Amino acid sequence: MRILPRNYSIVRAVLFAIILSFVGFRTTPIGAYTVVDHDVYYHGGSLQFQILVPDAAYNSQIFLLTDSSSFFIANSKDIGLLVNLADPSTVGLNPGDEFTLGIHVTPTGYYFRMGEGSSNPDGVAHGRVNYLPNHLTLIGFEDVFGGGDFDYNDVQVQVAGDIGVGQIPEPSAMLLFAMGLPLMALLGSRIHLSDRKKA
Ligand SMILES: [Ca+2]
Repeated sequence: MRILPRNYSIVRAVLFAIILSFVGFRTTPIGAYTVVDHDVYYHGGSLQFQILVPDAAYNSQIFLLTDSSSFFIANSKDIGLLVNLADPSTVGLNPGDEFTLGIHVTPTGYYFRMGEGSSNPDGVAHGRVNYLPNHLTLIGFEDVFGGGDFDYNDVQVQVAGDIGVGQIPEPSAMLLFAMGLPLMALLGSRIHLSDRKKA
């Protein structure tokens, strides 16, 4: 069966979209966007945390939670404080692991964590993740049981480093990406050839 040049364009566009989705899934997105109730993953490299101004009466302790430890980062009212974690594997965070910040709301004793609400005592998502350009992420929390007013600014932490909604891609995804580029080039050249034949 002969595929018309017009169909090559469609195939190429679909391939391009698939490849873009894999690339986008792998890295921190180019454009800013926000997620709530969604797991986040660490991709590797150093991490730097900065405490931003909270809008809350309560003070909370902020932790990086891993399989092996609860690494204390800072208090939510240590405004402006910078904490650098040059090698997160020293606290048990390895590439591909879920990236989880948790808060201990000191006055009430509650513990909440970012990610899916099911991991919190009230079943509510307490963390909001704002992806900004250049590997910057703003993470905000609600600090009251049940979620409060859901403006997610009771605790605010800016993270500089490679974290994202996608896990490190499976080898099959990378293979598809590697195969996609020459395929696109081939399709592109065939379209030009058939256009020239028509002319
Ligand atoms: Ca709030």
